[in-house]
Amino acid sequence: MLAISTPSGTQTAPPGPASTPVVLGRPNLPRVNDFTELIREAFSNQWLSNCGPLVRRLEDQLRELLEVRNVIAVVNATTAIQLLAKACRLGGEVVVPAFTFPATAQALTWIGLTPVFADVDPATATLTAATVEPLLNDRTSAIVAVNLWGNVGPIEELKQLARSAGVPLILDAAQALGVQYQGRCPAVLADAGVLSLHATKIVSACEGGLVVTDDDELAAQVRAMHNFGTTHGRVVSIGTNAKMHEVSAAMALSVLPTLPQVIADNRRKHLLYRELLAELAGISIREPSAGTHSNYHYVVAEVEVGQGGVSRDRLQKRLQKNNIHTKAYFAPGCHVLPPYCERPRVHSPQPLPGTEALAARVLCLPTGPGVSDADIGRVCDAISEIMRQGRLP
Ligand code: T4K
Repeated sequence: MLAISTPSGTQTAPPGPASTPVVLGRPNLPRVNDFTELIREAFSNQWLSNCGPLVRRLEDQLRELLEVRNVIAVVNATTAIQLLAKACRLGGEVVVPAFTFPATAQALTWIGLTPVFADVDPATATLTAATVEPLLNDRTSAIVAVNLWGNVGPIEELKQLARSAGVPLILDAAQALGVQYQGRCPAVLADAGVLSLHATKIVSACEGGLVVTDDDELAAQVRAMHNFGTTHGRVVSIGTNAKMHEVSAAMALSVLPTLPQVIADNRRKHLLYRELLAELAGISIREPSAGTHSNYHYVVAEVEVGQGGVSRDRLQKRLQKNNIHTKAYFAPGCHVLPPYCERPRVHSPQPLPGTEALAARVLCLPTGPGVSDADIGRVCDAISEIMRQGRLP
């Protein structure tokens, strides 16, 4: 068994039995009392939805935390993308990365837009001006860049490109709450951004999403659209119902204060993985993109088949047999998913080597408050054993 000495040198408890699953994506749960206290408040308010006091408090706290003029809490980040697309009056094509969670592209397709997939730089897993530029044409109505794993790519270069093309740059920062780049959350670095408060995210509302923007006019449109197109009780546009409810807001409000501590703990766990796997050929842990203060919400391993003798897929299957649940986030690239794969000339007119390379070798490992240091020791022991066996003749 690998020695489990944490970077801080503290001794950890022995790992649980192999029958106990180690799971990626466990929610960051608040203390039950903190949550129920807020639920009690909702009961006493007798107010459950329609932009209630808890939702407003959540928006206020996030506006301060993110240092942005407008935060609109909605049902999920997928809908947040759609609201922004509608408010920006997008039509025709939108350039998006091929390497992302399918929601980025599906949100757009669902409302009649055509995602066109650009490649990502394997170093950051994000778009670059060089991958986006060849795809811009007179049908392009926006660029939606993704802060994958909380990474930030060449944001200034993308902003300039969007400006010169006369289209908005929207950031799908679903995974980036708690990340800082040049002192700010990546979601607020372009015309508008979205964040996710899904159960698996660093701050959860069970289901939830945020639209963030410094553009007051755009924010007013999104705010109206998320509530049947209503402003001050009057219908001013076509809208939908995308309002967050008070129970979701209570969950997010009770988790939010834990954010700094969870990020620090995630970072420590990231370092522990690096330390425990440092000597092992064929696998490495990716670092966050340069200049980014990451939330370390994802521990991303890269499996090099040539060196370890074990492919990513084989490693994942073998870990699963050891009751260790991982995810090959975000393989495969969206361009090979239906319906996009059926019209490659429309959706993926350019080669996507960065996407293909990442999709073949990344594997996200369990981390977060639901995963102990001892669990990480167990995961690394299992990886070492599987890689060792893979090298046997
Ligand atoms: N854009 C990007 C870049 C995104 O990453 C996402 C979402 C979106 C847009 C859309 O945001 P939302 O509309 O969802 O707000 C999960 C999440 O469902 C999804 O929100 C997230 N990205 C994505 C990265 O992860 P799956 O398909 O991997 O979920 P699932 O059910 O396989 O669960 C993942 C792991 O978490 C499993 O090991 C089980 C564990 N889990 C899950 C839940 C829900 C728990 O232990 N407890 C739980 O309550 O998509």
